[in-house]
Amino acid sequence: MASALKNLSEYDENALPSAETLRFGIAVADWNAKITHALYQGCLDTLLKHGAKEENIHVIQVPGSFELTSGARLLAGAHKLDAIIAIGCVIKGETNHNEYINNSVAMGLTNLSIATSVPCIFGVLTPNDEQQAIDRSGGKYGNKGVEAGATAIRMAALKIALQKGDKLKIGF
Ligand code: DLZ
Repeated sequence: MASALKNLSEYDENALPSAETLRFGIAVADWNAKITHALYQGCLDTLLKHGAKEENIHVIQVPGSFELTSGARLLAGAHKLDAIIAIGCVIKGETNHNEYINNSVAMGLTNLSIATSVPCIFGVLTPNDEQQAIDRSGGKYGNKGVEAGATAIRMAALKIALQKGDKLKIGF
């Protein structure tokens, strides 16, 4: 199982660019609020830890994960942003609602990234039950919000570097 091998809060801190001049939007879903708030906190802490300025982080709340794409689009229209992070938690239930929501958000964010050239980060947990969500929002498998924040910094810095025409170093 992937998450048994990798802690979602682990990344190479020294390899991450500074977020000091980068601008972020965060859309957070209210459904499963205890979980999404913990994801949001992990994401925010990561952005701030790497130098992002509070005034450059724009946060909105939306009702549920299905609304994350609209929220992200509204953020992109309202602010000049280098990356947008969508945070939600869709717990599998008795019906297939989770698949519709998850697929819609994944496709929506992908399309939005392409249409706006602003990288959109999928900070959505898709657990089978609440325990899996707890384990991944600051529990034994770390915090997906941290992963989303670190990913946003990388993608935002990449966007700026390519806009400036910087020569990029490749190293694995
Ligand atoms: C309706 C619904 C259900 C059943 N479950 C979740 C969930 O686990 N996580 C989540 O973020 N949202 C859920 N929603 C709400 C939908 O995302 C959406 O807000 C409503 O269908 C209204 O469009």
